[in-house]
Amino acid sequence: MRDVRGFRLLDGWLDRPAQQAMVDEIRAVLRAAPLVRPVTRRGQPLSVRMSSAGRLGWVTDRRGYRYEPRHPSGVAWPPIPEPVLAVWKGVVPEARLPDSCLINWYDPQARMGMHQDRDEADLTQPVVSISLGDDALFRIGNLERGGRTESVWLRSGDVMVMGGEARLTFHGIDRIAPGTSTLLDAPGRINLTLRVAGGSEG
Ligand code: MD3
Ligand code: FE
Repeated sequence: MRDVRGFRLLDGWLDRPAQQAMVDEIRAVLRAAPLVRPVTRRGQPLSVRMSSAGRLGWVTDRRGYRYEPRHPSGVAWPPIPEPVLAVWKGVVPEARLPDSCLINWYDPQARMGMHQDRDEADLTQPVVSISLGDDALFRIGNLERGGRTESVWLRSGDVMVMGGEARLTFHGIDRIAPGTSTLLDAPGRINLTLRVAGGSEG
């Protein structure tokens, strides 16, 4: 366990068989709710492709950022796979159960610019992220944009917990290191981000 600016990095939390089982579960989710390349409000495509599982999925399009109960195709998001929920229960047993699992798919050239996650109803609840596939260079900033940053490599099987003050820090993915993992059948990375997105009304 490493602590980087309030982020709890649980290195190698998932062993290889657990990672493989999780990828199979995610592929099943993606058959029902295929990856989409979202666009920003200005119509700029993100380099990351996304889908979700759970009661709510995070979407962005010309209407802006929000949580929605349905995939853009109109189908409900599939349930969060049990092994993914088990990670949450193992690392943040005191938290409410997550109602959203964002699936971020990084092709080798994909990245994610520095941003804050604040579209959730209860910002006191933690966020848990699971990395699968190629290594990614994760950058951690501050509670406001700018300032000194710190970077850490996220590897397949790593789990990260963002709670307390880390919950609102700026962060992003600078780059993927293609070919550093043999988990997926093509170079790239999957990140699963578990969140309590909705209010306590459930
Ligand atoms: C810190 N995803 O989906 S995971 C995101 O690897 C996102 O795909 C990155 O940032 C990825 O929003 C980073 C680590 C992460 C996820 C959520 C956070 C860090 C976070 C929420 C609040 C603070
Ligand atoms: Fe984020």
